[in-house]
Amino acid sequence: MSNHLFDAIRRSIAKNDAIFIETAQGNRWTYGDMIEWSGRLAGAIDTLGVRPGDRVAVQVEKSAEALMLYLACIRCGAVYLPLNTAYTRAELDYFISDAEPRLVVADPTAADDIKTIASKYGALVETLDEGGGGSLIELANEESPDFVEASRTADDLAAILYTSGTTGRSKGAMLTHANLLSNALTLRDHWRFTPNDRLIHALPIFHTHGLFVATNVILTSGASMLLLPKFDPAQILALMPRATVLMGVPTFYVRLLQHEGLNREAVASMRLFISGSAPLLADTHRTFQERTGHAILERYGMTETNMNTSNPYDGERIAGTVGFPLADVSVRVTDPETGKILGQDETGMIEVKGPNVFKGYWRMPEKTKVEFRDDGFFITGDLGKIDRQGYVHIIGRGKDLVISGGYNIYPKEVESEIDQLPGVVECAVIGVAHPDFGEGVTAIVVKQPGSNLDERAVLDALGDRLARYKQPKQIIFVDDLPRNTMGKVQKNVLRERYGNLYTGRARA
Ligand code: MLC
Ligand code: AMP
Repeated sequence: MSNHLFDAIRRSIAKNDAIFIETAQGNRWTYGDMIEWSGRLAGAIDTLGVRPGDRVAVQVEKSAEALMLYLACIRCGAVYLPLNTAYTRAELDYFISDAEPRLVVADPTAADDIKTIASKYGALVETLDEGGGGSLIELANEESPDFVEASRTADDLAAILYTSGTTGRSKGAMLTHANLLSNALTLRDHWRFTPNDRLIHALPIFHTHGLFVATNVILTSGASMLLLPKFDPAQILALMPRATVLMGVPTFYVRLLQHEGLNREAVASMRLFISGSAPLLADTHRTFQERTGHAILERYGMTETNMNTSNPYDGERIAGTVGFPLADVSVRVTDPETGKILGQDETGMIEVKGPNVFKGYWRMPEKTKVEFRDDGFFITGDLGKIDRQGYVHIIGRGKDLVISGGYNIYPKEVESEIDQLPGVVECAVIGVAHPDFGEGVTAIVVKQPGSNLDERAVLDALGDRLARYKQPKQIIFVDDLPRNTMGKVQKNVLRERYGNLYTGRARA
């Protein structure tokens, strides 16, 4: 029996008593504990009737046990489906109906609501709380730690991660054992991880960055991590003397820079700061280097592809670029209309190909087909160029997408919700430069004559429909939206008009 991903993780363990996780409370999990607890949990999941290929949906707070659950799914052949804890019940209903999981693992505080949803689609519900308790842990306690792993090949599914859809409906990106393992090994080597590393892990564990980039790289290095429930700059500064690497979204670095305590002495034991998921401003890069002596290493990826490019470990980390294609990844830039491959410094669509690229969208073969070229390249939707030295630059987005604090929000999804509200004629949702989140979701709304709808009423109505981070930071009422001659709303005009809403800077 072989299990493609977990066999490699097991092979990477330097010593069974080496620390894998240390929590904020000081609890320690060795690699031996990881093998034992992921085995017990795999046994519990198997006893519940989950078979290889079945989906296990998980919406729980961040904890070491939640990571054991991810590994348990890998070991028993289930397809792990993590869900953002910010998702509302309405959003969850869609994910559960679409993925048809056999089992949903929920926080006990949400379990009753989730049971109501899960029962509609024939899914079982068990609980896991942030302290590492819950019904699933009770079941795992009764299981033997010696779980016999399910056989899984490179091409079998390991996980489905939902990404917001351009048409408003989220799409489940199907990731195989090989997608995850190849990228983890490539990043481990590129970023020079060894068993001596200790990562500060302050990212959520329901998206690619915190779950795969951070966790799988640590696992395949036999290294350890300081697992924090959320991002807290003061806590991170206090832990830096015991750590070697930090991974974060740009907002982490913006907020760290606001701390007086960030200086060369504070980072003396750190060897690497990595940023991704959203553009890092050149100004943040420069200021961080001035304060700490460290050039933040920026990389570029997405849910569908894992990581594609990275600035070099040795060599120049150039601010405003996302570096070179990773060792086993091909990157090219094409004309968005014709697909013709473009030359150096020409801006177009970024396309990628490699063992990191996903298998397709869950139950959406047509959608999958249109996002791949015939020669297997995936069309990312990001616009960019490759310069003479080979550095990839992301210039903009070919997709209507807002990235706020590293989370993706598709305007269409927010617009559909606002458009349905009584008193609304139409609206346009845009991303506007925001000093903390990078971009702030902003809604421009046209209301019906005589309607007394105000910002509060719109936000209240969205409260149980959309996750908090998707909700507009500001709502602006206007008489009409600017349109081009084809009648299409000119979002570029709106972006320019409201460009200084959060920064207070005069328009360029
Ligand atoms: C929280 N809020 C946000 C937000 N995060 N609003 C917009 N965008 C965000 N990202 C809202 C909350 O709902 C709350 O609203 C208020 O802001 C403060 O909440 P908080 O809980 O104090 O926020 P905080 O914990 O400080 O979170 C900010 C953050 C967090 C940036 C630390 O969002 C975060 O950890 N982001 C990382 C996202 C990530 O992992 N992305 C990777 C995706 S994978 P109110 O109104 O209730 O006060 C990917 C691929 C790749 O993209 O390449 O990696
Ligand atoms: P997600 O779908 O949440 O995985 O987000 C992926 C998207 O985030 C990519 O398609 C890019 O638009 C964006 N992204 C990720 N990393 C970077 C980066 N370093 N710079 C700019 N954009 C990035």
